[in-house]
Amino acid sequence: MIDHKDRFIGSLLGTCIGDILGAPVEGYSGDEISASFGQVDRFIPSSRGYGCYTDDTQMTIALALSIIRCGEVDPEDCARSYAQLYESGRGYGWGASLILKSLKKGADYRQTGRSQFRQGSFANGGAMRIAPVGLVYRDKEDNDLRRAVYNAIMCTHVHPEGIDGAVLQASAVGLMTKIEDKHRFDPEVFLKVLFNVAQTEVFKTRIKALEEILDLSIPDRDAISILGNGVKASQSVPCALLATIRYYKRPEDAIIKAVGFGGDTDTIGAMTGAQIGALHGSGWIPAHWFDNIENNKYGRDDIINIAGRLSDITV
Ligand code: F2R
Ligand code: MG
Ligand code: MG
Repeated sequence: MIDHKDRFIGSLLGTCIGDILGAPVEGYSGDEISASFGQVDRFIPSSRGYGCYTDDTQMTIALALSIIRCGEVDPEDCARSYAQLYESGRGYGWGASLILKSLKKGADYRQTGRSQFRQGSFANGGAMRIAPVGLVYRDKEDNDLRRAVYNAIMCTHVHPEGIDGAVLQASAVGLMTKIEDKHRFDPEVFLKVLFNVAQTEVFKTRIKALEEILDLSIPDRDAISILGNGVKASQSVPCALLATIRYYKRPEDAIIKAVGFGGDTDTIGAMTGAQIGALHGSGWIPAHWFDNIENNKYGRDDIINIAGRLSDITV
């Protein structure tokens, strides 16, 4: 049986590893990745350095720190935490970057979610960072989880699709923490629960598509052409779910496959890593990944420590 604390560690390290693996090929198609690298099964040096993570992990850490500080999700503190950790070189989305800079200067976190896009951002910046909420609120009713997710992302993401994507990712992570025997994870049941959690038509349609894809066993590249793999939450969250339902038995492979889908690779990798780590804990992580994760302030050892403190919280 996987220990409760180790699932938190696995989920946050899984986020970080998926992010690091995917970042150098973000924006490549699956075919371009195959042609250039075969499989991305090792860290590739990038302009940020070797083993360095991006906004996906930085915002996940900021959210986890805020929950530890407040004992729950507090929207104002979350916004402050994202702004405090923000570093421009971490590959942030254009809108998110402007919002975080404005928050740093004192903008009202209740207004910033609509400051760049009138309906809010439909991208995956809420979903990519939401694992800590899924872990801590795993036993809560759907409405309570949804409220916590909204509070955690409202300063940057208020579009219904951006929110639904984050709720589904948090639910997926939370559900994984409750699978006592990893060999008994049932992808069909998992998708059914998520279908009922989804509130937008686009996500309901994509989850139905995932159910059909699972039945038909069609190749990954055909599945990706149905789902899409871009920055929209409605594309990238279903892709992460696809990697999980197809490859959950082999955690290392699940993340490699997720990155190989192409498109928003760091984010699809990070979200798959968060789900897979919540199921398998951290024992599966190969040394050549673990040893090479950046390890200065808020690097690998701090992430493990933060995950441990997060696992002590009861909401
Ligand atoms: N930004 C990136 N990658 C760009 C390249 C980085 C470079 N290679 C590097 O390594 O430095 N990745 C990160 O951003 C995504 C998460 O984005 P987030 O936080 O949701 O940001 P934002 O700005 O809200 O949305 C991103 C873009 O989506 C489009 N968009 C969103 N909502 C829209 C709307 N309502 N109408 C029109 N367009 C909308 C815009 O183009 C935004 O710029 C992750 O991939 C993360 O890794
Ligand atoms: Mg990123
Ligand atoms: Mg990305």
